[in-house]
Amino acid sequence: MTVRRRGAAGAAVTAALVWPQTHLMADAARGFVFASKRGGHTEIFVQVSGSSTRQLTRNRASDYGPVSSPDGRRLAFVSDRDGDDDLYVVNLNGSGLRKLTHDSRQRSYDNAPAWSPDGTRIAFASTRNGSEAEIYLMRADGSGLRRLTRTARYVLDTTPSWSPDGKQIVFASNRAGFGDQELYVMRVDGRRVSRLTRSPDDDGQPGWSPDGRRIAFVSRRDRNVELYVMNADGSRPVRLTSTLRADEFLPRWSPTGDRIVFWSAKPGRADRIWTIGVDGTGRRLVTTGSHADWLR
Ligand SMILES: [Ca+2]
Ligand SMILES: [Ca+2]
Ligand SMILES: [Ca+2]
Ligand SMILES: [Ca+2]
Repeated sequence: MTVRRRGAAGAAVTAALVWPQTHLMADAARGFVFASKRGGHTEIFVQVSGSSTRQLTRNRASDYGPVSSPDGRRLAFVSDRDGDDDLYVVNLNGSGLRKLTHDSRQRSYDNAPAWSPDGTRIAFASTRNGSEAEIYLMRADGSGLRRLTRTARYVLDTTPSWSPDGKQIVFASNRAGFGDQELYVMRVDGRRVSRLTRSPDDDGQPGWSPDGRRIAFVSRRDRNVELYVMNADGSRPVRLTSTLRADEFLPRWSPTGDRIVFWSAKPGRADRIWTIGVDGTGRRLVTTGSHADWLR
């Protein structure tokens, strides 16, 4: 990966804003799914509400970025077990592993999978056509691949998230200027791209709310990575966190739309999964499987 950006928090954290591939991920359906290095290698874990944590992968490769399907029965995730980053799906019980992308000869990175709301398709970012990254779409079985964005070389389009009606995709891109990522929305056919943010420094990792009205995202516009929520048309951005010493990543909505799950990185500390109210109050550390309100 050639992503190198400035930033007080360091290059690794900066890359995490663009490519969500560091050690801890969260998703809100059926408890939490996340990746962790707790065993030495990066593996996928599932913590279903009311039960203990289960490890889904076990190998020397990096398995990370898990996202549960809308029905909560499957996970899409990223693994470099065949030499370059590819997308896989697996049932929540660990059975039925299937590789979805087959471009290893090109040594390209496939990343940031996002399920369509009906669970039939997956949008993702890939470097397969020689660009930094573009957004692609495929069926959930890996067939029917379509390229959605075509930008100039060195432009990076990544981290897609679907509108709940399945008609639009919000994503992050530095197409307006290198070193300043913004959020854009497009139709699912790749047309009608419009820009949602105009801020100094990077905005990224958008997550569309279940009611379709808002988008959560992370931004360094206030000099430090924080969580924000704005209206789906880009208006009225509101900052939810004020943590000068920590960076917040990958906000995802609870099914009921009143809370946001995310993970936080602080130098010298283990990365942690948190939840926070949409108004920025009631921040809670997620430590056990007692979060029945996340179940679908
Ligand atoms: Ca592994
Ligand atoms: Ca690949
Ligand atoms: Ca920006
Ligand atoms: Ca922060």
